[in-house]
Amino acid sequence: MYSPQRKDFVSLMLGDQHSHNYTNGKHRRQSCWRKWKQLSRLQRSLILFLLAFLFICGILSYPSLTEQWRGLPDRSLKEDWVEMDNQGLRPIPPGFVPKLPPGVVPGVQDIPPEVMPEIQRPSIPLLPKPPAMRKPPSKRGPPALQKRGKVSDWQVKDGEEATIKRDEDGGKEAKTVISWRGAMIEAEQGTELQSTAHGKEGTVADAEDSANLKPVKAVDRVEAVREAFRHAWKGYKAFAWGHDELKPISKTHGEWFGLGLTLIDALDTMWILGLKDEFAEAKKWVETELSFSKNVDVNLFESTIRVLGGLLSTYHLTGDTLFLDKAKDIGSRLMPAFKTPSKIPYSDVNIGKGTAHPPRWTTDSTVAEVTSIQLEFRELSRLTKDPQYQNAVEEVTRHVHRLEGKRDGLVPMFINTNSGKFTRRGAFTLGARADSYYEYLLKQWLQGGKKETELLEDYLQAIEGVRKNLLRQTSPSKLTFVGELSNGRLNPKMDHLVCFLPGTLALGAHNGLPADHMELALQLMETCHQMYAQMETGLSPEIAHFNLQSNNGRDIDVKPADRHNLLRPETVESLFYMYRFTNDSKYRDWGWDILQNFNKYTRVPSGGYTSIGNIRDPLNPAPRDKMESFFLGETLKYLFLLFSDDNELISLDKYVFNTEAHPLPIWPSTSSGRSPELS
Ligand code: DMJ
Repeated sequence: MYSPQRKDFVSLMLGDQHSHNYTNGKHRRQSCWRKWKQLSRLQRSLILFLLAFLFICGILSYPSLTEQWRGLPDRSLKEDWVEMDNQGLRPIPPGFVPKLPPGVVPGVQDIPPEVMPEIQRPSIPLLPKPPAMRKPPSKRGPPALQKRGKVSDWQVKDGEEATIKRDEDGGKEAKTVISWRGAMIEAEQGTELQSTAHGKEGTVADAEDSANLKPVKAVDRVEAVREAFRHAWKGYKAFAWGHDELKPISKTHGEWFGLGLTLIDALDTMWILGLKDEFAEAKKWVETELSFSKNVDVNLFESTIRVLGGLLSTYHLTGDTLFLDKAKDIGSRLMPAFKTPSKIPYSDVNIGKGTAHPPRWTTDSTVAEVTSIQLEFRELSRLTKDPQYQNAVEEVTRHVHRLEGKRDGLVPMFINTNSGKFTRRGAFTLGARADSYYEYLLKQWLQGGKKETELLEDYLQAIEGVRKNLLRQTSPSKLTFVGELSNGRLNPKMDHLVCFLPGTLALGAHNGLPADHMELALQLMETCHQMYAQMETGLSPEIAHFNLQSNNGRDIDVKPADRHNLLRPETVESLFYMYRFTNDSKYRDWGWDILQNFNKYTRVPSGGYTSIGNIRDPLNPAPRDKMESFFLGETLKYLFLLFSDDNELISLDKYVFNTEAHPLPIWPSTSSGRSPELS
């Protein structure tokens, strides 16, 4: 028992239960004071501290409470906010395609109305950012948009709303200022602003009115892709001509290998899209400016799939030997990479000096890189009748086929160039560093006329390995995804890169592989679509994490470090295959949503598109100031082919696309499986 003097606890009596007879205030004050004096010093201090704390809390919360009472009179809005804050992304059932609410029009920035009629609107994110919670700063300048400047000068700040200034009588725009989720950008001369998702009152209504009055035009989606290409090309031509990549915001260029990567990657796209003038000027550059005779280190894989692949496919499409000559030149300069103890090629080659080496920090090469150069080198041998290219890459294929260390046909991420063995690090994944190994097993088998049975065996075994080790379904919506296996544990994450898989599976099924490959393709296609549809910008993150817990509410989560979008092609690539093989128009609609959201969040008015840093923030998608060459080489090409009604335009029974979307011909039938010209 405690003695009466010794109290280690605070006893605070707020009233005397037994005395209800306080008749005068003085008596009550005296009684309170007496009780206060009876408390120990510690007790008094604690009570005073508590009261002071409550007082401070009250002062601090007062302004925000009143702000909310004033700013959010609509109770349901407030509830939405709380719900959103608590839950993040809401679960969405498979097949759900978000629709724009009434009154919201797309924020497409300078797109001619004939390719973007009013009726067509991008899907909206599930979690629109409520504007009331993030007040825009009172003043926002357009730091360096009209002149060269660092990206950091430009970086968009939160919460800016689109503004359209009107002239006195409220008629035409006196001056159009486009807010690109925060940055104020002077609109180009002659471009037309339709409105934005965050347009001010009146602007939205005007746009709605005109949408109601004008007859609705059928959308020419094919033309919309051409327009997007021209816009991207305009930026490249103005600020990065002949260089590897456009930096559209700082209006300059980035150099990787110094080989005009974007231009070469885009050659066959221009041909397929029918952009003759653009093609002609690019061809002139190849003819007069492109030289591989330079002291520069290039990555074997990247320069093979983009440059060699791009030149070979352009040669096939045009018949112009200029491109074949250039392909021979770069192909032969890449060959030193294969001079390694194991014949597994080094990652880097100096195309001027003829030397090759691994990356500085390792003697490993990436498995996907050494096994995804075969389509191109085999084709180069066929065209040149020189077997050295085909021999070198097929040596790698045979070696990897025999190699121990696979798991049910799944390969590790790294292979050592000295020992020729897999390195036991990394995960089993269909994503980065392994992805195109699987793609090229099937595509080489198709390229060679379905005769190289070891390739087919490896492919079939790998798909079974995926089913057995990597395939899971999310909760609650049962989205199928391909996870990663790391140290025997499944990590429920999937790179956007994995979204090539539905298309590849469908291509296999189209060529007589098991029907359940097509079923899996359909399921994975849905998941890749949801990776876009469930994001606030309608654009996919680089990596998605999936929920396996039955008690948690949402299927897809995105870690802060994975919120970027690099304008990658894999999902639209698969949509193209799925549409060709099923004729289901929903795949076109999904692709159309993606194109519109690229236009909405990544298009730079002065020309070009940019990768972005945050697909979860439509107000500030955080542009990164880089247009990857594969946006023109792959993304826009696949979108165009998805929307084109001409199934014979790059028929999938006559061509295989390399992993950079450059179509190479399926070889005419022979008995050997070797290219006919070499057998
Ligand atoms: C492209 O260079 C190729 O598609 C490659 O296989 C993977 N990465 C990019 C596009 O995302």
